Amino acid sequence: LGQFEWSDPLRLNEQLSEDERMIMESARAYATEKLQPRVINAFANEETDAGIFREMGDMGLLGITVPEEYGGLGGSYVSYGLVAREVERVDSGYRSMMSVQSSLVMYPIYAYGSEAQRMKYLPKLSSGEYIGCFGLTEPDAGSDPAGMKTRAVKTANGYKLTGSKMWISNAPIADVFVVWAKSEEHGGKIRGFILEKGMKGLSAPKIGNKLSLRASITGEIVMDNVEVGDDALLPNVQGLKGPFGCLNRARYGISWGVMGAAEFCMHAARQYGLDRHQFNKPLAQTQLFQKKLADMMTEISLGTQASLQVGRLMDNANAAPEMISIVKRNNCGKALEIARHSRDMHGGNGISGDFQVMRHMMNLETVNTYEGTHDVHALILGRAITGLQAFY
Ligand code: TGC
Ligand code: FAD
Repeated sequence: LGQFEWSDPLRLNEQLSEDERMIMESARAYATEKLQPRVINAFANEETDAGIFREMGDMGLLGITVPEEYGGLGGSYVSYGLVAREVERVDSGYRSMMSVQSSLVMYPIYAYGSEAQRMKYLPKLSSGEYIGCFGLTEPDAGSDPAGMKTRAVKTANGYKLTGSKMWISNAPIADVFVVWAKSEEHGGKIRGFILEKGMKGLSAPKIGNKLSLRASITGEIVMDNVEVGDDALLPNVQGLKGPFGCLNRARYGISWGVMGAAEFCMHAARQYGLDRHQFNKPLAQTQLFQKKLADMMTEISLGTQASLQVGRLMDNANAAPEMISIVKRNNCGKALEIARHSRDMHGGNGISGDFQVMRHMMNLETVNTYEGTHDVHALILGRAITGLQAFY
């Protein structure tokens, strides 16, 4: 019979290739050495360090699945997920910065862009010289992006965009904006456009007073008759499947990322329970504490195993969006529950920023909501199970 290791109960590490382990370990070293030392202050002061994009770019962590000729790593989706897990072990906000850049900005330019657009933007996004954002959500269109009001009107040699986007990660510091709008020229179909910082009529005010993801800046995108050339249109996709194609990748990455945050919270609760004594024994020697740790370990091992399976299917171009809904929904919900329990198991110390578990808990409230809420993914799955859609 084999040995049991509580921190890798189902031997995930053994299921990875040498390359995947190497990428994971270098991401872990970067996250531990460079991100961890600054996150407590960054979160407390609501400060985003834009230099992180350059650092991640230097480490090859941006656009992992984008081919090397465009500055990417040409890596697997499993590698991308493993990196998300390491970065989010430190903070969901840092993973958010990375996954927006990789899945929501580089991916659409690579998958739907012209060769000129690829060459113009991808190498600089991959190095972190450019920061990107993705504008789909609007003040009145969140779970239902088909209800967007942003319009693109054809002009003599381009388009004029008007509308506003809400809750957009990276927007206030972005150089490149991938924005989705209903295009009159295309019968009102949703089309993607690449906008650039400094364009007349384009602004991205910061949304302040967030109690979650405070190390990752969030803003609006306001477009007041922003004029762009024909070359700003992403030529190779139309309809909602454009943004959803990007969301599939980002949601998959999130399913790994949140497991990193959950692992941090579980490990912290375990150590706290071993160190702290009440009633003349370690807290970890009580049945309730052990049950909670057993539940955490079980959910993390099942969640990562499921993400690995979806990642392998993505690498074989054989994953269905519903599979991604299963892991995004399950892993976010479970990670949030684990973080809440860990906060509780730390007693009063659990509310201190120094112990970090409440920061993870607050972050995971956002992660459970963005990229399709927990309930919206239930409805996607409910539709797949019954053939009946219950959104409208
Ligand atoms: P529906 O009729 O289901 O579909 C419309 C068209 O889209 C296609 N489609 C997909 N294609 C690829 N992948 C998917 N996952 C797809 N889901 C749908 C579909 O085939 C259809 O194509 P066509 O050619 O037939 O027109 O659309 P619906 O309007 O009924 O949508 C329902 C619903 C709820 C599933 C959808 O709107 C939804 O998922 N809502 C959630 C919205 C969301 O996730 N927003 C995310 C915003 S971005 C973000 O949060 C970034 S945070 C990043 C960070 O900081 O890390
Ligand atoms: P709503 O859609 O109004 O939902 C409110 C509640 O109603 C939820 O509980 C939901 O589950 C429920 N609900 C909705 N519809 C139904 C239904 N049919 N049946 C039952 N219940 C329903 N968006 C971007 O485009 N780009 C970004 O970079 C980005 N970054 C973000 C960063 C942060 C910090 C946050 C908080 C959000 C970000 N978002 C981004 C937006 C995010 O995707 C949306 O907040 C999310 O899709 C939910 O939309 P909403 O907030 O409008 O909530």
